[in-house]
Amino acid sequence: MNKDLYSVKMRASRKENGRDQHISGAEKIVMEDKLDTICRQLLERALHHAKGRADLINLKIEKVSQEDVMVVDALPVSTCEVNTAAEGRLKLAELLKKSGIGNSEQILAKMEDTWGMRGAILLNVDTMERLEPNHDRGIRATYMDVEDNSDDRSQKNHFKEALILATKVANHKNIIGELCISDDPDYVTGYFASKELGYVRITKLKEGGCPDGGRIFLFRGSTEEAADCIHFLEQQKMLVRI
Ligand code: PML
Repeated sequence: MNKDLYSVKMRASRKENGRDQHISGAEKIVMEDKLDTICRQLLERALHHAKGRADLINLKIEKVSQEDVMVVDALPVSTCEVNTAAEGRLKLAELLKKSGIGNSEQILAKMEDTWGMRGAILLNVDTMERLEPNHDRGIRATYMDVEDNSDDRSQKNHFKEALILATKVANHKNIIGELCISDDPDYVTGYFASKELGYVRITKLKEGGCPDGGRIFLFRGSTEEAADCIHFLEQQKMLVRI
């Protein structure tokens, strides 16, 4: 049987006032026999998105060697119910402290710098230095998917996709946490994730209708370790057992 795997990445955007406006993006790692179905599902997702009609849809398909793929268990999930975004933010600060990060207010303030970025900020939590080579783009954690990918992918599943991404990110030894607020105006649940504390969903981190969202990967280590971390986040192929 042919065991070839393929990475499939979809990105849909529209030009608005001369600028590329992101509409939808997704990525999968699938066996060759699923390629056709997945591509159709991702195309469907790109064409029918709440953010409007795309005028550029990019589907990138790359062969991936089985030996290059790490398989890991998903982070354990817990949920923290809060009533307001302010309460959610306090919870985030508490989780940062639990993870041995003292300057939580300074770090939370950095979330605003992620608004509108395609990728995440990679932040040295001790020096507050941003480690991405390109600050406009940030770091994109890519090449990951769920191990059993038999479900329908035509609709975005915020939780599942975020858990897969967070699991990949938390598996680098120098990442001590991740903060995420969705940029979907209708999705107010965000999370803190780390190898130590697991994936902690926080049910409200912003007001409904607000398009601001982004991610910060919290890094502790040396310059050489930062280069290795960026390579891991952007290049390591990973399947996550959920
Ligand atoms: C995103 O929009 O990509 C971020 C999704 C955060 C998901 C939080 C959750 O439901 O656990």
